Amino acid sequence: MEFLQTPPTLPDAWKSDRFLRESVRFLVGDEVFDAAEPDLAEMGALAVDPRTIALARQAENEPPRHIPYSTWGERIDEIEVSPAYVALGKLGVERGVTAMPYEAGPYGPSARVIWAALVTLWGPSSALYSCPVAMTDAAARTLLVHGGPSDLEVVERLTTRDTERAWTSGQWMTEMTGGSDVGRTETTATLGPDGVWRLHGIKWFTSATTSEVALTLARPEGAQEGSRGLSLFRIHRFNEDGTRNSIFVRRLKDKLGTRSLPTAELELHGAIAHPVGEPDGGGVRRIATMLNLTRVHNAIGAAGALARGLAWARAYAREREVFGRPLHTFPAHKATLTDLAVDHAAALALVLRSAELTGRVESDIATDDERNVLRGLTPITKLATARWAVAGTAEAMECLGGVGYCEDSGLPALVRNTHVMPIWEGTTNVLALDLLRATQRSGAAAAVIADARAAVREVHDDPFVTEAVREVERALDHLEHSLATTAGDESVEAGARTFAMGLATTYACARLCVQGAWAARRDDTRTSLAATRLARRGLLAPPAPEELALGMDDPTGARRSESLEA
Ligand code: MFK
Repeated sequence: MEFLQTPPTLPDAWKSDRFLRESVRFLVGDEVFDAAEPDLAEMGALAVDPRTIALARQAENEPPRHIPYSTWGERIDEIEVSPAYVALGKLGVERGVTAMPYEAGPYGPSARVIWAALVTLWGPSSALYSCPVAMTDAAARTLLVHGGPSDLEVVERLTTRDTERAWTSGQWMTEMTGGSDVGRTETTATLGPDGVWRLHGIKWFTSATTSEVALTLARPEGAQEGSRGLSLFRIHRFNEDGTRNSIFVRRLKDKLGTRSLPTAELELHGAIAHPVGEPDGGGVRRIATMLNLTRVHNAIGAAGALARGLAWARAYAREREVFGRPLHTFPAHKATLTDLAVDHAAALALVLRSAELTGRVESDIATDDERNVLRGLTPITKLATARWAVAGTAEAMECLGGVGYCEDSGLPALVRNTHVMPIWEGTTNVLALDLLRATQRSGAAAAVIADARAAVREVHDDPFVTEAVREVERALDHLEHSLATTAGDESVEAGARTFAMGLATTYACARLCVQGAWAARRDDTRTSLAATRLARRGLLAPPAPEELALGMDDPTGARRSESLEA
């Protein structure tokens, strides 16, 4: 009879993710874990329910549509999105993906850890509704920290589980002058005689453009050039009387991935806006609150994507037979799956530690040291998890062979959607340089190093993690040494990415050592093995100064080829 492959099926996302369950219990303790487990188990089942997967596929196949004019010629600039995208958003919002961190629930300061676990489960099935959720959460936080009484009604809308009332927020920061060099923002803000601020300019990359509200930067008339002349504004799609604000959609972006998510170019022609805090030029500092939280969301998305890729690869390896044996019994394939699992564990360790510290800061119980650790941990968590996720989802696709390369397997959408992660909310280099600046300003990298040292000190003599702890300490010495010896040198910037990646990997390994030792005492040595494997792969890849010349080449090709021929 003709051979027919039994299709792999995605297992329950919560039950099958041993490392996620162990990590949550490790971080929050048995009592909070037991209280949270029903919610996490519900999401784990929903995320892989065939109806959810079908909605995600439908959303992927029904990209947003820009409708500039009504039937009768009125300029309406509506954006139509797939009903499946909306349904997936509701599924998440009802279960707390935007509300949980703001609720006086049973989890106390651990709410951010439970919430992060919830979002990693929901994210890979959300058809990128995780993007508006990131900005919504981050806008709510920013308005709470920097806003005034008039912002509170908006915060309530952004943090409710009631989907009839729930709003989402955008973040309109990028202009044609640059996504990174925000100080060149050209949008202006004018205060009218009626006491109302109006914005004029072009916002070049605005995602989730169907959001009811957004936070954006503009330069009040007369304010200085550069980032210190920018102020933060809240802007609504519709005015209070229901008329449209003066926001015009030029066009939707045609992106590699995130296809179900509308991303638009907008023109603001006197759009009404409300200052968040004083319009005093502190806009970049204020929007940094938003950026830091969306960067944590980005990392949650990366960890979720890795988990989903790993789940597909394992499911297939379980079903597939080759050369007369199940695929999962081949040592070479086992090694590939092992490294994917280690990447996933490292990413999740960074993400959950960032979430834990975020919760402590938001609950106002964080020490100054913890605040500084979070300042350094946020950029390195974002940059490292994004790169691991891009490589890991591609690896997962390869694990399914040719079928994985075909659209109907679902893997190409996962790979496409993951590629935005190193770009959105700051590229790898921008984040590495952010770490460098935070290190110069407040010693953020030193704080991360100290936190890792303190963590591994606790398990220094633990037999399950001896080798990994030794490697972490060696790497921390090296990182500390490069901090001390390269200050002021141009090669600091050239080495920024390597330093940031090395610090992220080392910090993740330190966390895995502590968790691994804890789990080993509970008779599970798998996390300690993950720590050892991560350490053996090498925590650092120090740059050789003579290699730096390879990055840029002479466009004429002359000098270098001559020297090569010589
Ligand atoms: C999901 C689907 C998406 C679909 C497609 C999307 C495609 C991508 C679209 C994009 O364009 S994403 C691009 C996103 N852009 C960024 O992530 C911004 C990258 N740039 C930075 O992160 C810069 O570092 C930043 C604009 C934040 C600041 O650079 P500046 O203008 O040189 O300002 P400066 O002097 O470094 O900082 C100004 C103030 O902010 C300082 O405070 P003070 O005024 O008190 O001195 C800084 O300490 C503070 N600050 C800056 N970054 C901070 C921060 N504070 C806390 N945390 C931070 N991260």
